[in-house]
Amino acid sequence: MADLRSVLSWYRRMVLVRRFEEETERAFRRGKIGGYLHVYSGQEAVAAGFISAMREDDICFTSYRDHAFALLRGAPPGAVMAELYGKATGLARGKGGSMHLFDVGRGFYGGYGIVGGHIPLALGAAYALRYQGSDRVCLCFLGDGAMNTGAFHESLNMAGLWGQTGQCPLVLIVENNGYAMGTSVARSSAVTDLAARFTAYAIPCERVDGMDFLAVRLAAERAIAETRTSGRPTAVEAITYRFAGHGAADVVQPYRSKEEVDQARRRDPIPTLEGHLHAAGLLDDAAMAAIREEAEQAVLAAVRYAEESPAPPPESLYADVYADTYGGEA
Ligand SMILES: Cc1ncc(C[n+]2csc(CCOP(=O)(O)OP(=O)(O)O)c2C)c(N)n1
Ligand SMILES: [Mg+2]
Repeated sequence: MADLRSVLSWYRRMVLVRRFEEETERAFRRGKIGGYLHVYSGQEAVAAGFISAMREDDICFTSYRDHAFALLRGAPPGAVMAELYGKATGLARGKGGSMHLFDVGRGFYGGYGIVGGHIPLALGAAYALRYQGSDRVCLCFLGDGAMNTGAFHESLNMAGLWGQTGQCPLVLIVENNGYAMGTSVARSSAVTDLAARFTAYAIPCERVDGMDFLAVRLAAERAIAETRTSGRPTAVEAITYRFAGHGAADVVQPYRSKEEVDQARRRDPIPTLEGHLHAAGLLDDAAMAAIREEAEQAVLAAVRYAEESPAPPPESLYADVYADTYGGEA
């Protein structure tokens, strides 16, 4: 485990992600962000724990709840916010929006709106990394709901199979936040022990408290090291919770009680990590206030950048729609 001093910088990034998400919700309500918006508040320790354990040249995929992933891989907050605003300076030149962030240069391969649709892509990418002779690994984050798609089962079968010959450096991270939109795991899964489902494909899976950065970080180190060395897939089920609605339109939430949300908030990953750092003498109230202020300023600057950036020009409408690598007139 990296020393706690380096953990402090991940705490700082988690505070930034939380503040960023609050601002995106506000901008959505003000009509500044169109399309759809799914925020990550409550789940920060999962992405931060794993991304902090990744190597610079490793890669990762996730679904549509993706802002944190781009930010934690180091994308500038202004470019992420500009993408949500649909501006030409955005990470995907304003054409992807909230669900389709993408930053290949930083090893972030998206951002996908089709539930489970990214799992076969991550599988293929993992295979390619080993096929090209590298020891890089591919991380694939997915929701509990995505485990009920055909794409999940077909991909996992191939992952288990290719892993037998060390050709599948894929780490699967299930972010079990208890719900797929308004449907609980218990109402949608015949087997609610999600970690156990990986055994059907000969993939070891451990369960971890996804609200505790340090616990996630240790599980991430173990899984990544094992997969990097063996070329076999591993999986981690992180038990987590989303504090906000499923998406920005999920205002009334009849599928869960206020008491349940309040109880989960008592396990908020940010104060939990503050507690660890406090106990180690690495964080006091003044440092915490300074970190919050730094996040505040970074987010306000990101909003200004997004507001002031131009929209993509109309003539770029068909650019990047088709690949022109075939030499044809796209
Ligand atoms: C193939 C497909 N079916 C349905 C949807 C609609 N949909 C969007 S998000 C979602 C729930 C997914 O839940 P989960 O995988 O647990 O991720 P979470 O939102 O909890 O992060 C559904 C059903 C979709 N986007 N794609
Ligand atoms: Mg879920």
